[in-house]
Amino acid sequence: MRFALGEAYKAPRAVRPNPRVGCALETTSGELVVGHHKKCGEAHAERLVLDICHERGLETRGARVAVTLEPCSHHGRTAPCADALIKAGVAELIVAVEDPFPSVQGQGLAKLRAAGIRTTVGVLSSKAEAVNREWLFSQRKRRSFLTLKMATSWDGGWQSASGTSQWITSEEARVKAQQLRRRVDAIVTSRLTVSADNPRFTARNPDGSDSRDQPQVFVLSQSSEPLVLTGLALASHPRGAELARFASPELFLQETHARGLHDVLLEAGPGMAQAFLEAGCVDEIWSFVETQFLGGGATLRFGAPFNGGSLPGLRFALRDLEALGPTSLLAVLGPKEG
Ligand code: AOF
Ligand code: ZN
Repeated sequence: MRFALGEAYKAPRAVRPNPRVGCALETTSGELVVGHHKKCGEAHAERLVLDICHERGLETRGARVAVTLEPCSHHGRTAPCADALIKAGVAELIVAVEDPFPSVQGQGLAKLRAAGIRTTVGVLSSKAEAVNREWLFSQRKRRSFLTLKMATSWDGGWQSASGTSQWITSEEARVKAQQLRRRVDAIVTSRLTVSADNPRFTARNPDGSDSRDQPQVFVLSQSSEPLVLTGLALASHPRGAELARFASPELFLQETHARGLHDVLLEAGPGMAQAFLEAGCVDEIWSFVETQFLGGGATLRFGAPFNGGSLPGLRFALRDLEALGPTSLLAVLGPKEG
């Protein structure tokens, strides 16, 4: 499983919207063959490893196989891996995490067991969960994983969407924030943020160049008035920006999930952040704090609860804390367990 996990980490972004999966096979004579899923639509990890064995003339009968995700049982873009493993005559299968994808969900394992293959599930599962954290979350909850990014002054004022922002986040904080943009599949924002802050919403590399993969941008709005981007930086976003009618955070994230955008970043002002928090739709918070003071006049805070929602019931815990140069702090928060 350690070899399989090492492979899963190598899986490139091109596998999206699929998960990152690695596989390791040990033949009865002790040869080890490893591989990972490389691109959506192409061979799954198990298929790839079996193909390598075939090419090298290695005997797969009686082999032990470890996979970081339950082998699939469905005919998707490719044929079922469970069938391929059965046909190859493997003797034992070790799986880290069960596949929550609706067309699989335990059926791959059931097929393999019915064929008399010894199966073990849950080996190094927390590591395998981490490799596909947002994908697994999205499959299980039927809505995308949402990360809220916020940037505030030391006295708690918001940096964005006010139009009165008199301070600038440090270079170190901006470089760090790009790491998040490079990670996600989509960025969601508001009309107010677009007009007040004129953000580019591109994912950039540390040298400032545009990253090869760009997030999809959604501008949430309660009105269906067309989005006018003339003269704004967003007009030249490589993937364009799409207007999304805002019914509720939950419905929006169900929609992005359905479109295969499993990892979504919210970059807007306190109003939109509050709506997502109250709906219980914030799964991680990246909170940048600058060692500057805005003072009362410029300070934006959360308002009264929306739609009877409540903030005091929400509890987050610190997951990570990082000093970024002499003037910025990044706190990463996740839901508090228990
Ligand atoms: C595996 N091994 O390496 C991967 C699996 O339509 P497809 O063929 O692209 O299949 C997509 C689904 O297959 C995906 O949502 C997930 O449930 C599973 N991915 N399964 O046995 C793999 N990548
Ligand atoms: Zn498969």
